[in-house]
Amino acid sequence: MKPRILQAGRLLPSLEARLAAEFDTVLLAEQPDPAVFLAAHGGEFEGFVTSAGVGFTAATLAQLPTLRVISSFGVGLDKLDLAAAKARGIAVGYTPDVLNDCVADLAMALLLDVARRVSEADRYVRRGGWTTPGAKSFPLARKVSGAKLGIVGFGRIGQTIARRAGGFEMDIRYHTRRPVAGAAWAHEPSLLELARWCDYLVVITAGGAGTRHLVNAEVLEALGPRGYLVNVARGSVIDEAALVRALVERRIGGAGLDVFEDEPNVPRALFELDNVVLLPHIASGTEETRQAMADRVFDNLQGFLREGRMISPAPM
Ligand code: NAP
Ligand code: 8YV
Repeated sequence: MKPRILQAGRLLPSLEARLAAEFDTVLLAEQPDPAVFLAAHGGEFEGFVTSAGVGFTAATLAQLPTLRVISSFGVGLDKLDLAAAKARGIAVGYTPDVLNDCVADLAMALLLDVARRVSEADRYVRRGGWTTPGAKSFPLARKVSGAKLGIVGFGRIGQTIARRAGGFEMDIRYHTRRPVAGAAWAHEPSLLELARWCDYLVVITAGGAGTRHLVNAEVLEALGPRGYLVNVARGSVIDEAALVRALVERRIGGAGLDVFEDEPNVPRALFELDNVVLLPHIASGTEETRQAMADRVFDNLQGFLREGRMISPAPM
């Protein structure tokens, strides 16, 4: 008999097809009443497939008493109650590393966009700004090559960003709680000092309670009116209300944001600002990377069910 697997929400069609071919899969999100479904059938599942965006809670696990393994699509662990899984002895897999390139690429895309006013210039051309007789010429931007880059969080993705930025001959320093052994870049123990020093501050820490509002009003003040912020980590890492105030009052130069505190809701005040680039949480969103993540989700699940081991178990 095929193992029964509960799928929290929709996944890539290719992954759904693979899961359905190998397992007896049920999509929770498609049940008319997921709570009623779990109460009646929760005890039938060995595996649960979720994502970094959906995660799981202790309450969900309590409704899945026969669960042995969880496989999550994404690297973020902030919505996964790992302590609850550990207490039950449930193995959890996730998808680190395979998305480093694309998330780092997008961080650079946001940095270049906001610094060189790329989206703003595109809007200017489309609304006829360039061809309007007597109109003011498009304003000058800021230089990226050779500028000072501060990276907040220097794990798999942070270090990948640093390698990309090296190609732009940027002067790079990073902030983490502990210096990274053997890193070729300078560790800055004070986030405030890093913000004061840099031209561009890129945030790529883990999310969750430990980093909540790490970038607060004081850090934004230190970044200053000629400093730019890029966030590809989690919206929770930045005090969003303070960020909106700083942007509206032009107390920082601009921001490139892929993530927000209350996704998919983006503060309306930001829509009015030209010095802000807003993306719908797409840093890993390429065909190649999403497929690699999907493959890892499948391989973690199958590896555990067949051989009791995963390629990438979550740190618990
Ligand atoms: P990682 O390798 O675990 O790196 C996390 C980094 O955060 C480490 O350098 C860690 O250093 C640092 N950190 C943790 N708590 C900190 C704190 N309080 N202060 C300063 N630094 C802290 O993770 P990763 O693979 O690079 O991924 C990072 C995060 O990116 C994920 O957790 C996820 O939330 C986000 N992400 C977003 C997208 C997107 O679509 N936008 C895609 C993928 C990932 P210390 O522990 O030494 O402090
Ligand atoms: C995911 C992400 O695509 O991996 C992560 O942590 O934020 C993105 O890569 C998304 O969260 C999937 O739910």
